[in-house]
This record gives sequence, C-alpha cells and structure tokens, in this order.
Amino acid sequence: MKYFILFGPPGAGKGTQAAKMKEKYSLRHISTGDLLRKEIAEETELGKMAKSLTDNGNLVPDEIVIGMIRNVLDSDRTAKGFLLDGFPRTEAQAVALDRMLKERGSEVTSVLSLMIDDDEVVRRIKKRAEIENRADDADEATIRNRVRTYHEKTEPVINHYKSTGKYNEVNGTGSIEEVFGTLCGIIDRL
Ligand code: B4P
Repeated sequence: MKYFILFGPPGAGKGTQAAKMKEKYSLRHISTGDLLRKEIAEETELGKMAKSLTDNGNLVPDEIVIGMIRNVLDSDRTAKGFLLDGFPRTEAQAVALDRMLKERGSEVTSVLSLMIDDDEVVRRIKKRAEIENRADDADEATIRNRVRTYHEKTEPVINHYKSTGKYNEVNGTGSIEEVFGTLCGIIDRL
C-alpha cells in the first residue's frame, strides 16, 4: 500500500494536483479541507465548529482531523494507495499518521511538497475567490492569517520528514502541467 502526502502552503495547488494524481495513479484521494467543507455544508455539529475556525484562517483541532483520517483509512482496505492532501498540517498530526500507518504495517511512501512564496499564495487565493466563493478566501486578512498559520504550525512538519529521505520539494510556481510533470517524475522513479 502506498501513502503519498501532498504538502504545501494554502493555495499551493494541492487540490489541483491531487485531482490529476488520483486519476493517473488510481489513488484514493483524502482532502481534509474537502471533508471539513462537507461537514460545514451539512451543518453538522463538527461542521459548525469547523466553520468558525476555518472562516478565520485557523486550523481545526488535531484530534478532529486525525479521527477523520482514521475513519477513511479504516473504511477502505481495497485502495491501491492513498493520497493525503492537506494532512498532516501539524507535528501532532504527523506523529499520529506515523502511528496509524505503523498499526497497518506500513509507512509514508513519499512527501511531495509544493513550494510557492507568500505573495503568490495571496494572489492565487484572491483569484480563486472570484470563482469559488469559499468563506476562508473572502478577504486578505483571513488569507494572511492562513499564511501565518502555515509558517507557525505547518512548516515545521517539513523537519519531521526531511530526515526520512522521503521528502521531495517541488517548485509550485510553474504551470499546472509543469508542476504535474515534476510530481509524476518523482512518483515514477519510486
Ligand atoms: P484546504 O482545502 O487544504 O485548502 P488550501 O490549502 O487553500 O488549497 P490548495 O493547496 O488545495 O489549493 P488549490 O489547489 O485549490 O484547506 C482549507 C482549510 O481547512 C484550512 O485553511 C484549515 O482551516 C482547514 N484544514 C484542512 N486540513 C486541515 C488539517 N489537516 N488540520 C487542521 N485544519 C485543516 O489552488 C489554489 C488556487 O490556485 C486555485 O484557484 C487553482 O486554480 C490555482 N492554481 C493551482 N495551481 C496553479 C498553478 N500551477 N498556477 C497558477 N494557479 C494555480
């Protein structure tokens, strides 16, 4: 079983690339952002709590997203592999993922880290806001808080994986096809 992690700041293109990767490599795609947006749309108790946090550019508590990932991993034992998009986003989530995969006799296959700078993040998310109407894309202060949260809580996760030899940085600023080509080159060499 292969477990790929698509990592990067908000708006780096994780969701965009995940859609292409899952098709090409027949992977089960798990986006914690999509799972949370589904809960929000259905107005569940979890969704109401998630909305108040994500609308302001803050992360949802670790135990909630870890539980969501565990549920999906438990419910699909037939997938050829998993593509984790937007998870882990904190050191605690990375540690929990290691534990969950170890319980399954497995480990992370590769971390694919999309690198783009903060100004490009803000530019892309503002553009997405014109098309998609996501509350967490709505204003620059929220977007800047998401970027700050990334640097404080998510970026340290890079160190968690660097020592494993499975961490791969990819320039996320090329065209969608260029970035996809680079990602495929890494996966095809595995
Ligand atoms: P996510 O849904 O993961 O959203 P994201 O990081 O903003 O987007 P992504 O990187 O997927 O960008 P996209 O492809 O759309 O998270 C939303 C929120 O949920 C988080 O802020 C957090 O609050 C919460 N959450 C999620 N996971 C969590 C976790 N594990 N723990 C706690 N909280 C969690 O690309 C962005 C835009 O750029 C698109 O419009 C796209 O068309 C464009 N684009 C993409 N690639 C491009 C390219 N190469 N060139 C030009 N434009 C490009």
